[in-house]
Amino acid sequence: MILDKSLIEQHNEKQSALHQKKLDTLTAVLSDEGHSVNAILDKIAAFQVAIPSWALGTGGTRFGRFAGGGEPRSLEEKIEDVGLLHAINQSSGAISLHIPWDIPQNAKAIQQLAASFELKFDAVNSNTFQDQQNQDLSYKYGSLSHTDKGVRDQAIAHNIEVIKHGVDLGSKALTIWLSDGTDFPGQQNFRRAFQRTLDSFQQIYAALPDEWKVFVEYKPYEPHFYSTVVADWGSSLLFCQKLGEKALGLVDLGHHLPNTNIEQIVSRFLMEGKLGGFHFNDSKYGDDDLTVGSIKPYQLFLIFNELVEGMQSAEVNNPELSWMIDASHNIKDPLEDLLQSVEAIKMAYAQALIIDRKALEKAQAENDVTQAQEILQNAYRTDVRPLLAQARLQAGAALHPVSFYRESNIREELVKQRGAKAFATGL
Ligand code: PSV
Ligand code: MN
Ligand code: MN
Repeated sequence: MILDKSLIEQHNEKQSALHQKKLDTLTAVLSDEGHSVNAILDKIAAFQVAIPSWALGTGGTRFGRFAGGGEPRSLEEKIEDVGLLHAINQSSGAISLHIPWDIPQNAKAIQQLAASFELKFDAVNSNTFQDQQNQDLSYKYGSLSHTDKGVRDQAIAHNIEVIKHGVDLGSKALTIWLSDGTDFPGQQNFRRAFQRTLDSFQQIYAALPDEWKVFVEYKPYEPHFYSTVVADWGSSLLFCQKLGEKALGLVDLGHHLPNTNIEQIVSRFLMEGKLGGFHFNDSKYGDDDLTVGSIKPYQLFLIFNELVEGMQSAEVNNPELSWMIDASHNIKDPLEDLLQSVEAIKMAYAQALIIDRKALEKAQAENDVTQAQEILQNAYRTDVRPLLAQARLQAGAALHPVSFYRESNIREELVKQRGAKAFATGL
């Protein structure tokens, strides 16, 4: 489905008077505080978040799946859906593919289709957590860490294949999330499992083209419940340090045990120049993959505080980051869910941009704990939504993405085109 741009203009026209009122008030306050609103707007507009191909359909659990209808049935339709999101918010200019769920049959045509929606390809993801039909050896007991060299070689070959697909599409990074782990004490020797994995990673690393990166994602449990080979940021960093400069850590917000201080992890990675990117989502209990900002928006803001500080500091030398969502909702319309997630990410970013950094540094130097909290919370409690809306307006996107999506009956149209029983391919 291709969006008629005049619908966005009509929507913006209707909303414009109220928007202008809110923007004027906020602009006056921020200008008084010494901020350049135009500079902030430019940064917000430039901030693009990649959409995962696997989040475009309704997710499920092992207890069932309740698909919503009109879901994309092919890679082409997934790209069209991200194209829709990008047309609505001008902030979702990239898609992240998962192979083999999204094998491009004709890479040139897929690239052209994506370009027609002004989309790029962010990191490509490999999958050695499921057995595929016609696969020789099983990943039941692991893939890159497997005790059997034959299984490891098969998993290495798959990752190299994924890099090739990525090269054909113009992607510049491979994300490896390794589900490998154990379910019972004694099942494996931790040290040897690490060393086998390192050896496999090294072979994949050697196949990376120039200018490519590999992101090493960590996760403490699930699908295995006793140990995971790349369980935490420490393990991810260790692998990355041993591999070389193209290897960087990937932080998925849902991959932490409850109450983990993720913002401090982000700061550590940045300090070492080893942060590759994010899988944004939110979580109450575990890897819930909920809408970004729906449970812990303050945590998200504190993460962005570290990111903005790190990106602005001359003391930090970290490569450019990949901003990706990794969410998958069970009951919401996935496109509405993704519009909300992108908005939440950009809100946290904008709030972090208006932190009074000089005053914060002074409070830190003087151990003025109360003042430090005041400064952070002053930014966090500022309603920055008019800035996001203005950045969208200037970019030709909708002032209110979710309202626009609903008013334009986009889901109804997709159901008409694809059917009420169209299930997304992939997970
Ligand atoms: C694993 O839980 C994960 O976060 C990895 O990023 C996978 O690629 C993705 O989810 C698959 O759903
Ligand atoms: Mn993830
Ligand atoms: Mn996950």
